[in-house]
Amino acid sequence: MVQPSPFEPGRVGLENTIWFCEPVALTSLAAMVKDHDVRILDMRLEPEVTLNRVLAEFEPDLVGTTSMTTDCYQAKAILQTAKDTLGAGCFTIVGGHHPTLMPEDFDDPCVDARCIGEGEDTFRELVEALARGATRAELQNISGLHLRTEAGEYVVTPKRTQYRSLDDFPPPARDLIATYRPHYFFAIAGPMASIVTSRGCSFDCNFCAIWEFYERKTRFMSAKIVADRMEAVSEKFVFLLDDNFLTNRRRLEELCDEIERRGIKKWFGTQGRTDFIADNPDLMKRLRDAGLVMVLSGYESNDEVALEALLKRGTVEKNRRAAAILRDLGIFSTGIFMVRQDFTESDFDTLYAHINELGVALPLVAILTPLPGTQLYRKRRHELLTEDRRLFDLLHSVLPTRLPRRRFYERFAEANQATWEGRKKGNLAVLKKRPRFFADAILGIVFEPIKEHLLRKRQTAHQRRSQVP
Ligand code: B12
Ligand code: SF4
Repeated sequence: MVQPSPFEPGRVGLENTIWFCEPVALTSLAAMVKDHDVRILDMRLEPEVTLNRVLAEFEPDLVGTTSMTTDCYQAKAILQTAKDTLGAGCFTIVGGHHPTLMPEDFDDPCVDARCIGEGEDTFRELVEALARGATRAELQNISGLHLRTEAGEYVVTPKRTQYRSLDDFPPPARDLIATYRPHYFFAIAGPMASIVTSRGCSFDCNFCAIWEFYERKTRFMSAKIVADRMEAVSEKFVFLLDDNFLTNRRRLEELCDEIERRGIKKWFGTQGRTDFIADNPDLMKRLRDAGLVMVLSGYESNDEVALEALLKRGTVEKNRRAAAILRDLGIFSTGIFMVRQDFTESDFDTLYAHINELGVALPLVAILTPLPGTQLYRKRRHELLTEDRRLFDLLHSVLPTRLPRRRFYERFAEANQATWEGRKKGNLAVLKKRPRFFADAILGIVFEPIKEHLLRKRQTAHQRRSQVP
């Protein structure tokens, strides 16, 4: 199983600046086929040559990869390398958001199968069938797949329903990424474990395909299992990756109960909506006491009309209240704000002034992007300037801009500097209220590399000793 690397020389993205997390799709899938010999390669942490080397040494019968829109070409390159190295007999499969929402981008002789939607059961059935020596025709009995035929077309198998309780899935096979784990981080916090505790979202913002991917259903892991998973990771920092963790008040209260009762001492961050924060200050305080230290939220805009146009169903007033509540509680607010293509000079000024006024600790200014699979994409596809998937990273404008393009990017590039005042306000508030978090983060930055170095030394010595006849 291979996690593609989006890194090209000079490329800046979330992974090499702010947020770099475990390949949870791959560890979740690997956990479903424990009886088989599985390896995970995180190519974001490996030199390019590792892929060829490991493929040649390990000779897997199947190579799988995952893909967001931006990883599309790299994912295909991985499967092409697998075919080149191991021949046509090696079964190749891709899954994830992009192949599910835009499968035609993976019409390619190097792609034997595309997994559509949730992958656990589809992958397990596929691996078991291949291990039994099933023919290509027999594989068509497995739901949730597009299977390439000799003629180069894809047969669509019956839809895979997303019904299983998240409590029933086994814990992700994090043992397969043991050597990578010291490297995952968020901002200054690391090493950081990643846990997904719900799937789906009950909102329907038009720039987001989460609700479409999960078919308008949201499933939650029970608070007890979430606490079990948090307890089981050795990392002090945990990112609960849910797209909308702050919902379902009862589950959050139960989670606080579990954390308190078991005495779990972890710092955790997550993603959640500002309206929930604004409407539930008491619960936010409880979560803070349970270890919540960061919430990433889509503030999106300083303008009610724009929020409405995005079908965000939030308000600027709630954004303001949420930012203030988080600051008062000493919780980092990471806020996504959108720059739109119709922005004038004064729109940039107003947005940056608004971010400063909010005092969000880590504002992430992004460019409105119609991601494949979204309502926005369907509406504005005809206006796209490019179909190059690498540019759908929210840092490029794939739609025409009102300002001259160069000027638009100049103003966009000012975002960091122009929002310094707000960041200072947001960070100082947390620094004052949660000094222990900073102390733990600094300890992680200073001591983890030393710990890892010693561990590697010990492992090498052990390997050497065990090689002595
Ligand atoms: C963590 C995360 C990241 C991480 C890295 C993700 C990673 N893979 O390592 C970081 C922070 C770096 C990141 C960056 C970005 N992200 Co992001 N991210 C996420 C997030 C929150 C969780 C991903 C995750 O682990 N999910 C849990 C696993 C279990 O779910 P899964 O990946 O869907 O996998 C399941 C199935 O898809 C399937 N499957 C997946 N892969 C495979 C492979 C095989 C072989 C099989 C059989 C099945 C299969 O089976 C899995 C188990 O059911 C998702 C939201 C989400 N709900 O997934 C957004 C999400 C993937 N990101 C998204 C986006 C837009 C981005 C950015 C472009 C923009 C941004 N957010 O700033 C950047 C792009 C970076 C770049 N390279 O340029 C979008 C992608 C939409 C799309 N069309 O691709 C998502 C869906 C969020 C959203 N609201 O729309 N992201
Ligand atoms: S942007 Fe957030 S709130 Fe809106 S649908 Fe996506 S996950 Fe839900």
